Amino acid sequence: MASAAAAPDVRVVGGWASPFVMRVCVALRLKGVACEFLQEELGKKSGLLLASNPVHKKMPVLLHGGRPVCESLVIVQYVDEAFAGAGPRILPADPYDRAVHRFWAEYADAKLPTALRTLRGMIDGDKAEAAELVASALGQLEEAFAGCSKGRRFFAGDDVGFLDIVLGSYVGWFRAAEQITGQPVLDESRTPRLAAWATRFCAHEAVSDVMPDAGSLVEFGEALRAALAASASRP
Ligand SMILES: N[C@@H](CCC(=O)N[C@@H](CS)C(=O)NCC(=O)O)C(=O)O
Repeated sequence: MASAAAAPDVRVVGGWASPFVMRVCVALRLKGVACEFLQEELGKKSGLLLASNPVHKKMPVLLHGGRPVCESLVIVQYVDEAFAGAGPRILPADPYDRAVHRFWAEYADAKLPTALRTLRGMIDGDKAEAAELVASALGQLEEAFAGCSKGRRFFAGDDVGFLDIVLGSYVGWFRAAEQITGQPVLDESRTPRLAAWATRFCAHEAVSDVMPDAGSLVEFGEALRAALAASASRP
């Protein structure tokens, strides 16, 4: 008798354009862990997403053996621990270095998403102020790169690690914002180290297949805006 296919142990609930979802995909790829990707429909939330992340109702959610893990920073750290025997470490081995990488990861998430959405015109706000906020945060992160990388290729050293994944997940959206505004975001003249690092990050074998190009992200943003407007106008 043919048996039903076993449910995959690792599933990711998300969307291809989300920087937060991309983090989970890159972490799993670094570890060599296969997963099933459950693509959410544009502008909607599946029952599985709502049931798995009832607190924030946001993607990504990692389902490991059916158990949900939420929030991308938590998920990437979970992947590093749960699959410790597979692939390279994602968080630094040294506790102080781990603290520094977590600090800058939280800094990036506190400063960048809202300002980037404003720059792209997804939310109302002063675009010049948003551009200045992003530039100032990237200036700080340029210095952080010098301190963390110690002259090597990535924040984590010779290979991609936690902070590379966290900041790197925004690179596609930096480029989309550049396309929309016609102004540089990851500016080679202001942040040369980060500009070169971003190119290396996008070319990494764990990243290149899941890093969306700027044009697709610009189109996605327009489609999302239309889908959200349509659902808001529905009675
Ligand atoms: N802090 C969260 C942010 C996740 C997030 O904002 N996800 C977006 C997609 S990019 C989402 O699900 N938005 C739906 C909503 O805000 O209702 C994380 O790091 O996982």
